Amino acid sequence: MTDNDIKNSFEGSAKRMSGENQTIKATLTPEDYNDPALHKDINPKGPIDYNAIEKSPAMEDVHKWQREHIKTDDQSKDGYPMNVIIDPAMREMYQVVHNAGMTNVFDRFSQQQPTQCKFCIEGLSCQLCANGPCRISPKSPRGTCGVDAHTMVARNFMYRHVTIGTSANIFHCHQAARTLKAAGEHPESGLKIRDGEKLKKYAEMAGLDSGMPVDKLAGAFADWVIADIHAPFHAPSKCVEAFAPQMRKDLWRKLDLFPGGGYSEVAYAQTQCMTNFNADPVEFLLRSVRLGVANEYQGLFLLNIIQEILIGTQTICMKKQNMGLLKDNMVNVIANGHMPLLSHVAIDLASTDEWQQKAKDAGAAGIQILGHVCEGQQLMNYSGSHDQMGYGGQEGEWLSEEYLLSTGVIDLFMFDYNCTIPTLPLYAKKFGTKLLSTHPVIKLQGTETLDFIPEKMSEQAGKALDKALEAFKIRKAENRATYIPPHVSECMVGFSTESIKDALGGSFKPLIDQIANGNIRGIATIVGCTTARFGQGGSNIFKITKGLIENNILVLSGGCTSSVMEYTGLTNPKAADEAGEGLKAVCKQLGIPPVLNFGACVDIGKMTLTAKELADALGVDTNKLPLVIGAPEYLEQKAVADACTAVALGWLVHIAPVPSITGSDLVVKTLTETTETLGLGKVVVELDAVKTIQIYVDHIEKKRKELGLN
Ligand code: XCC
Repeated sequence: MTDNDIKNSFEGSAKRMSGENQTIKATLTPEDYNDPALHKDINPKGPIDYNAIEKSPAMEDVHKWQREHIKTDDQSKDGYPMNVIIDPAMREMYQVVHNAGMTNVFDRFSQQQPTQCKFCIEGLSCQLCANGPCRISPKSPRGTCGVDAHTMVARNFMYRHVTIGTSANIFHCHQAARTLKAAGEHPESGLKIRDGEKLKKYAEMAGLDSGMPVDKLAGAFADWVIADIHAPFHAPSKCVEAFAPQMRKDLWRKLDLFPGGGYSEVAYAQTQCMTNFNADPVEFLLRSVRLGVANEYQGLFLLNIIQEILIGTQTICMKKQNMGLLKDNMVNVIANGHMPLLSHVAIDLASTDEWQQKAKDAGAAGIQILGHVCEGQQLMNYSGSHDQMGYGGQEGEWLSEEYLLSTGVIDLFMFDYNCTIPTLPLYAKKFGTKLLSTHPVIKLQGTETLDFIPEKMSEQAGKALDKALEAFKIRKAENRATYIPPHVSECMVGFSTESIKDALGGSFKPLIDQIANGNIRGIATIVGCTTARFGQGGSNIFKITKGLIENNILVLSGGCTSSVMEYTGLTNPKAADEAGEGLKAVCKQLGIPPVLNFGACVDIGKMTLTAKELADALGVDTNKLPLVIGAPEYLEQKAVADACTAVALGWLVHIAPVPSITGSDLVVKTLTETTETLGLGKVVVELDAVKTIQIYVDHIEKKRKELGLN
């Protein structure tokens, strides 16, 4: 470069960054924002045409079509996104909102093309400091600070994905522990300790005196959990010590992967990400695995235990899913998010004659609360233990959120975190839904937020239901047009470590026998989200799962994947007919489907417990199990943190779409090969469903061989 070139490039950069030029922001219109107050055009009574859409056929035909569709992988006459949406209700409602010109997730994905940039896709862009943003290419192989591709990619991986995901799961566990404490100290809160035995069991493992009264023990256990989460990074975690498998703990100590307090671990990791701080890519990756351990034992695992203490352990039973459960003449409340504590108390309330009467006084036939996304999966999985009149069933996965509101019959949409779409205020205004955040950690524009006060949950739940009644009255007074897609799936739910053991007569031996004799070759957990990407929208999950069960691999699902399993019929015991001969025989004998619904993505904590107990029963380390983990349509940061948990526990974890690590061969090699040589698990990235199935099958067969099974 000549002096002049350098001068020109500096001046050009200064000009671009001065703010004098027209910014992109200046070209946006008020309608491009999600604050409903800016939208003069949203007319709540404006035309929505529910008739001009192609209706989906009856469920049996839908199932036939889904199976043909994934075989031919084509439905080109409709084009994107109708060729990727396989949920019959979503197929109908997509047309409604698209025809009305409303922003929605599939159309936004189209609009983002081809802007999505290759540098970001590969992890090769950095926006951390004021010298940037920097992008790495052969012409400029280092960022201005000097960072190379390996470090940039590894740092992005930990900073943008793993730290956020880990802290979200630990935060969730922290809120659950606060709630447990409130349940013990404030019986008037409406919270109950439904599984005192479980509390005693885990309090004992924590080294507490389980002989104290249950309400006191709840407070003591909660305090113990909260103290560990808040401990410094250099104080080895008591939760990990108490609950993780012994052989894993030894390995983690050896590799310096045994974490301290979770929040402090996240702060340590984020500190390492500061500009001109750590520049060792492998350190970022191993630190991510260490966060994965905290993510599990101070997050997923414990939040599940605590929620089960509060809500009760699951019962296996048949339940219903999808939009056909909504009722035009009822007050319909949707509980969305991942932490079904307030919504559980709200269901208790809605199940009383008093609240049903209030709904009738408002002109409705009654009030029902339905779950959506992972919160819905959890509520459904617990619901068999209660069978309450105020519970209405499970709605769907996150992709269907906007379409759900567009039915016009949702009176209240209450949400904790996460997976509440930022555009919902616009839908709420258009379709008359009352939105209510139930935790200040998530606020939407122009939307009301309740404080999270576990000591006052019953009062908070009552406030929420009052708002639902108000919204229902307005809906009826305005006599708005509505449409409910009639589709409903029947599914078997309520699987967990305990409920499976109970169903097997009290021990895992019958399951282990079936694995040993080869009827069941192994287990795959298919977890996580769904994506709007082409070829996905549930189809990748469906295709892979079908292939696995045909190969006699028992599938456990958790997350929005569970919704896909439900609307494709795979969690119905009838699906046993679609499994390979061995798995089919086992399912038929037990009357279960080949896909066992464990619930939400956060219920991965329950699956790891199941796996730990299987490993204990076999007397082997967790990495010896014929087990694979898959997130065929992963979406967000918790999924990446969960993948790190799986690597820590020694498992093969498949991820699609491609995570943003391909910009560094060192990062790819470390995560897909090196970690395994250390006794950890590894990541596999594969987009093709058929190849993915083969990878799973090969891995499971390899593990069987190592265990001496054929
Ligand atoms: Fe969200 Fe859980 Fe993912 Fe679904 S699976 S898209 S996080 S709702 Ni949790």
